[in-house]
Amino acid sequence: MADQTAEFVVVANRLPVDLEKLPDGTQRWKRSPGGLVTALEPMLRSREGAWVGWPGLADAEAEPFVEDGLTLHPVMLTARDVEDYYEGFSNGTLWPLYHDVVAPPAFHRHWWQAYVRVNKRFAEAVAEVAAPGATVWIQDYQLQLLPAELRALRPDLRIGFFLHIPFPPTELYQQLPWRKEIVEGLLGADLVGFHTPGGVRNFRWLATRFTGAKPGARNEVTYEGRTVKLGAFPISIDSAHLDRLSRSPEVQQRAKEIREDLGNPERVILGVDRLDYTKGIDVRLRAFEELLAEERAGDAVMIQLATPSRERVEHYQTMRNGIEQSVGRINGTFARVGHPVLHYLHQSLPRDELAAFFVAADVMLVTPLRDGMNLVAKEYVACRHDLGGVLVLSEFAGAAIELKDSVLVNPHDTDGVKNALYGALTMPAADARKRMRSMRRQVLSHDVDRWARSFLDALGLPPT
Ligand code: GDG
Repeated sequence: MADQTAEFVVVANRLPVDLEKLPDGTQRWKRSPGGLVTALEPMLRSREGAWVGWPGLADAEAEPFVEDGLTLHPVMLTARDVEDYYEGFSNGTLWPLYHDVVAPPAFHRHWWQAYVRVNKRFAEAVAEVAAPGATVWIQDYQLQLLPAELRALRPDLRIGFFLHIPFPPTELYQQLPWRKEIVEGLLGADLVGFHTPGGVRNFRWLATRFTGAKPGARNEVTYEGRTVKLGAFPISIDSAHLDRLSRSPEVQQRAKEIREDLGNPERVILGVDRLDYTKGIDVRLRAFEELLAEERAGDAVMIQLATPSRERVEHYQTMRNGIEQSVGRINGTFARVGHPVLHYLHQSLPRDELAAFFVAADVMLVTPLRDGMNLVAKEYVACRHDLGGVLVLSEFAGAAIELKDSVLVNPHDTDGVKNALYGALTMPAADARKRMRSMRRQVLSHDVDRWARSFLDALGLPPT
């Protein structure tokens, strides 16, 4: 049982550990490593910090506990909360709305009510855990009301908020029936962070249009007598770790094996995504299919790794069916016995296996219709110390701002993507090396520690 309060608290929809129910009815904790945890863990442990979040199991009960200096504080959700707050308002309303309505968002009042209810529950949990004057860093779109709810309970706290997905154009955002409430929720923070300057601009305009906020100095607004800072903080990856991992003899050997298993084709094309309709998996399958039909793909084989995601949300089921149909059609038309042209895995792979796929791929296709950042693009670059490989990247991913030496494409333009893929498959090695060298300079010098540090500096949290 955790009875101490913490000076530094991270709040996210999910805890970095999962609660699992065993067949005999007992429960156990299982670690669920993710990029954010890895980045924040050292900071949290050295400050004896706390992480507040949902442990992933509905209708369960669990007590806070301390593990190696870090307090894990569960917020519990009922099955109804999961349906309405998480699958409903977060992933059926906000996710499509914030990704340029690439799927139509649904607006339901009972989803909204659940979102308000759960955000209030999180506020109560954080208020309990945070020490007087503590710093609280709230993560992402599921918790946009939390800054204001928390400030109402605990005006002594220093509150930061970071949005991991895009903040949409103002015209689209205005569709939201609860647009004012959400902007007010975010304005409860001392610092609101986005991936890109575009997000900052959109939010600043909406804050002054829908609330009493007044534009202050550059990247600031004043609201209810306080200054709210706004900023762009492009997230990154643990670049040095991936670089090391990709150089290891095991990963290098595994990459060779993958190419052999594919029949040693001249070119390997790779896509790696959470199976999500924003990621443009259909876009790249269409481009590859047309290239095959035009006999311009040469001896290329494509692999699409799609991690299962949000399988209970309707749009995701429809999209998965569509993709699996395309995979069948493409192989049905172009494969030979024992030689598929497209390999599709709907599985989650271990990290080192993923690194081996990055090392094995000549062309990495990252074609989201809209993406806050896209870490996969940066991970591919971090794994290519050999300066091999070409990254084809959507202009609509936040990563496009930093990875200017990728082959940039408009994912809505099928001919454009197809020609970019052809260009990538046939790019002279010297050109590819030059581009990769420049992208690696960016990714290796701007890692996730630097991201976290720059956000916390702007929030005014001194280093330990
Ligand atoms: C959101 C925003 C923003 C994927 N398959 C496997 C696996 N992955 C890992 C990747 C990467 C992560 O999952 C996906 O991150 P992305 O950034 O690409 O996309 P989202 O999940 O949509 O993330 C996004 C991000 O938040 C951070 O702010 O960049 O824009 O949408 O790290 O490698 N990892 C393993 N096995 C897999 O099969 N181990």
